[in-house]
Amino acid sequence: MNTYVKKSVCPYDCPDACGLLIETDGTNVISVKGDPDHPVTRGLICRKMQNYEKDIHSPERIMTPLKRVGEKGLADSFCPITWDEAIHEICSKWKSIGEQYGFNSIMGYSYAGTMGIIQRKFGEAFFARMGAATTVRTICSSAKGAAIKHVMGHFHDWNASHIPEADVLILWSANPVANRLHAVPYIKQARKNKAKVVLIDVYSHDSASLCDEVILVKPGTDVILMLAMMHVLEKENLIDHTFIEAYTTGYDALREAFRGCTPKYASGICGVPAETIHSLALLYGNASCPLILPGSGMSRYSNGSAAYRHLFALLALTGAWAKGGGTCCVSGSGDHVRSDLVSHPELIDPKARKINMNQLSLALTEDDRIKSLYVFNSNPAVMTPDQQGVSKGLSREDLFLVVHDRFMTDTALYADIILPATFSVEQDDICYSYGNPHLQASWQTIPAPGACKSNLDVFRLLAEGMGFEDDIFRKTAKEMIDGLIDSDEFFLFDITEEQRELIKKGDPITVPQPDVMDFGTPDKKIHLADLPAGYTPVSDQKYPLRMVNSHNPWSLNSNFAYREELMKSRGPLTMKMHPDDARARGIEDGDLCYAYNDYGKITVQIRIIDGILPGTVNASGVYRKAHTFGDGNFNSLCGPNLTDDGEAAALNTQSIEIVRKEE
Ligand SMILES: Nc1nc2c(c(=O)[nH]1)N[C@H]1C(S)=C(S)[C@@H](COP(=O)(O)OP(=O)(O)OC[C@H]3O[C@@H](n4cnc5c(=O)[nH]c(N)nc54)[C@H](O)[C@@H]3O)O[C@H]1N2
Ligand SMILES: Nc1nc2c(c(=O)[nH]1)N[C@H]1C(S)=C(S)[C@@H](COP(=O)(O)OP(=O)(O)OC[C@H]3O[C@@H](n4cnc5c(=O)[nH]c(N)nc54)[C@H](O)[C@@H]3O)O[C@H]1N2
Ligand SMILES: [Mo]
Repeated sequence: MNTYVKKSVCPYDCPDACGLLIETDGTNVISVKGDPDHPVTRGLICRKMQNYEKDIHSPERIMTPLKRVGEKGLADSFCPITWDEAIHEICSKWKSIGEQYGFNSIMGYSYAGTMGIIQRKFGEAFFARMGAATTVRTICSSAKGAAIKHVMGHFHDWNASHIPEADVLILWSANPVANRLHAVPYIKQARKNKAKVVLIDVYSHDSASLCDEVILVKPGTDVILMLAMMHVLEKENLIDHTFIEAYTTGYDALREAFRGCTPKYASGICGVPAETIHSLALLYGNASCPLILPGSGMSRYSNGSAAYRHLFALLALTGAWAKGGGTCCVSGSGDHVRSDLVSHPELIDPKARKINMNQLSLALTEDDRIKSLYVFNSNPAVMTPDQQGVSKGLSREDLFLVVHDRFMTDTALYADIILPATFSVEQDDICYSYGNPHLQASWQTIPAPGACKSNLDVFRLLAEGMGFEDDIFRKTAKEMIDGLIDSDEFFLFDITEEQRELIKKGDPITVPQPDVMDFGTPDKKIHLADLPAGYTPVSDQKYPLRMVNSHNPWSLNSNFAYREELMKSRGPLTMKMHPDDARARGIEDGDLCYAYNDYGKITVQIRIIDGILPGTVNASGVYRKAHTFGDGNFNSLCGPNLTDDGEAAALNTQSIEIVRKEE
């Protein structure tokens, strides 16, 4: 067999955006390896991507457009149709819905199935041009983003390669072993260099093995821990007043919030012993290069944006940025390119109805409900909060649902028309990273199988069907990417001609490390207290346990759910709890239990672990229905509620109760 190797990029929603080497015979992918020359990947790829070819050539892939001829929700309700028929059917239906109810009653729903700019973003332009409802795509980290904007303005921080410079590194609400594997070698290096590494999380996970100390905090209470640390810093004279004077505003208001917050007081709320708070503050305050790697976990609460505002304020109090510290891995190359040249927000009608993607259940079931939903790059039946409400909405007979995906997902089961999607190696794209400084084009390596089409190609067909004659709908992905690379507008840094050539060839390029002291607020200062400082408890306290969602090392959101070996390693739908909570409920390790609250009731298997505080329950992973016990995944227990700022999903706000399921 004659094979050759081509470069590609991992398209999934992970900050590492790995460089891949695809071995192919021209039709099939034979093997996938990490590119040893890629500055971030350095030859290492995760277990999921190691056998990517198994997904690409999965027998479960959808290969042709399908039309529903039977009941909603059943896999055998579909029959194959041609692309012409599918496009005609969709566009006629949309035109008639538009006429009858207005195009505002049509919604495009997408998130990060593929992260490539072209295949991810162009759909937004299509729906804006149509005059459809505007989807507010804030399911992930926008609470964190809003906090950063308030405190730091436009934001620069350190790359992972800077981690070995730190003498104190805090993994704060982060699990790099599971979610950003390529920071791990740098963390190990920092430890070899004698850095002290601390994990602050609500349970002890895979990354605990990288740490000298694990500090368990009660969910949604980090603000009080941070305020108590500030209190100690002031008491111990570890506040950098020169830095505060020169580079911040709002110190007095912040001080009001931390003045009375003693470690003893804070301990009663956050569950961290007062001595631990004290020693953590000393460790951090005395560091010569204190670095924090913050994940998004603690932002997914009704008080989650505030947690990040206080985190950045804490960093400012010791002048961390001026010491070569601060945060790392929060900003990436995505901040250095203009994706809006692909998504065309200027086409959005400012009067268009806005629908927050986290509140899809409401948009589908309330008065004035939307009449047609087009889902691509997403799988709302499993990943969107309020799973019961979303399912109810998707099962509506009068909802015209089109799903473009690679598999018969739980969402696709409800569709009227299903369109077969390509994999990343079957399409062209240009990819940034949301945690690392590299950019890379991902050129097609094998032909699309069957009748599969990329997102862009489907939107071009739909544009033709709708009669949109704008130039933007005429370009292929390759033409768009070439245009962006050659343009003067796309790159927000001084790209060299040599870099332009490299990126055209499919090689990665690195964005220069920006000046972390170049704060992005209008007055170039860190705003410590533009919004009121202080702790607000998580809003939902009705039930005695708090469920905290986390991402799973064996899957990526709902992706990779058709790979048997990965699903076997992930195991059944499991909640982890403290022995005291289990004992109080007569639960033993491995028991099947009901977890419930006002949103739903699901069956879960219980694992009892020591590395969690009483009252906290960990819920890891996004499961398809076939992998649950039949009555829903963790999103059945999540409501459509939003964070305090940034309109993100407040996934961890829900309280729950758990009872043993009697045989
Ligand atoms: N293998 C794998 N990798 C992934 C993903 C995946 O599904 N699987 N998903 C990708 C996506 S979409 C994202 S957004 C990123 C997410 O990357 P991260 O933001 O790093 O991951 P999360 O799992 O959301 O949260 C990180 C940690 O926050 C903790 N946490 C939750 N609440 C609190 C709290 O109140 N206080 C503190 N201190 N800690 C808390 C959780 O227990 C968890 O360990 O990962 C990406 N990478
Ligand atoms: N309970 C719970 N819920 C969560 C989370 C959690 O940790 N727990 N995490 C939340 C977070 S942080 C995020 S970011 C969201 C993620 O939400 P989404 O980004 O919607 O992620 P997925 O659900 O995995 O959906 C991706 C879908 O896109 C499809 N896809 C992949 N590539 C392509 C392509 O090129 N074209 C098309 N048309 N389709 C493609 C995949 O097959 C898959 O069905 O989920 C959120 N929901
Ligand atoms: Mo995410």
